[in-house]
Amino acid sequence: RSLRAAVADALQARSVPFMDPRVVRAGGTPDKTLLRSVPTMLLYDDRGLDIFDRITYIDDYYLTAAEIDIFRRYAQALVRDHVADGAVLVELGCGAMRKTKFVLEAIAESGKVVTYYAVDLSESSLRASLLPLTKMFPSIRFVGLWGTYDDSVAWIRRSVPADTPKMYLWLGSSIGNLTREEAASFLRGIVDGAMEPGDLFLCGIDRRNSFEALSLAYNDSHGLTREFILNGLDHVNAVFDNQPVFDRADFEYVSIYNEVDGRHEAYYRALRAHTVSARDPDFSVDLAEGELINVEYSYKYSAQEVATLLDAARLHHVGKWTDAKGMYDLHLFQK
Ligand code: AVJ
Repeated sequence: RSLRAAVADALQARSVPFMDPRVVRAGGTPDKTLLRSVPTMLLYDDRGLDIFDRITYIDDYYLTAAEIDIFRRYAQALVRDHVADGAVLVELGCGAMRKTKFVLEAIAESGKVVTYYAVDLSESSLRASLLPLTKMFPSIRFVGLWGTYDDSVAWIRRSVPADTPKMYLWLGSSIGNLTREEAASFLRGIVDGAMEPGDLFLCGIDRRNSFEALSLAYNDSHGLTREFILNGLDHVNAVFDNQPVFDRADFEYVSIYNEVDGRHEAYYRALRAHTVSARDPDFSVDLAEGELINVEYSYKYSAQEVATLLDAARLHHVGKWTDAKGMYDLHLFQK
């Protein structure tokens, strides 16, 4: 499988530049090193999706509550002003759709005819989330698209007539898992390939909040984030038919908010020097005691960084809604 190859490549390569932001924060000059990594996607097996869903309910992980707060207050105005009758809505990575409900409610009340496409990697969560919604909102047409963002965007391009008004939704700060460059080219790909002038893109983006707030959001007091990240090691083992590759007892979760680059960084830290290996594809990697393996970045955006993103993606800023605490924004972009 290609995921196996991706894991093998990322583990063998030392391609992630690292200067410890904790040392910078303490006033020192950190060494430059290159780290191994594993693909972020590994966090999202069924168990990972389930743990993440639980994370979205805890106070320390303020992002979801902030986004829900925004939808509670502004979904009606958003639908009134920006969702056309006959429009198609495409939600990328819809997950449990807790916040989508507020938009759907506003659409149902408005009497507008809308088709809602829900894109997700998990077929079971797609079915489980869509079924109650079809009952709750009989006037809305629901279509589940099971697959990757790229597959779904290609499908939309082929299947939705160009003159149908479209609004993409990419919520929950999912954009944060892409580098700033990747985010810009992902958006640009949709703009060029699957949007017409006037089409909209609604995007939930987390801010560069305080070190304290972000450190807690990614190292919550319930230990759920730790479990979410460490589950990635079990997923690697599953991907390699439980050879196994990693022993969870040999690693701990390291959470670092990097204020310089405006991103949270998630790592596995090897608790002792040891070798991890697998077959098909074959690899053997010597890990040093204390060695960090990167698994996730969660990028945060300043207003300037949002503007730079839009320039690169060839989108215009047409709206912004903020939660009551001023920590998180829902942005509306237009082609
Ligand atoms: C689902 C990508 C938005 O980066 O905040 C939560 C995933 N990682 N806690 C994020 C995550 C650690 C989350 N996103």
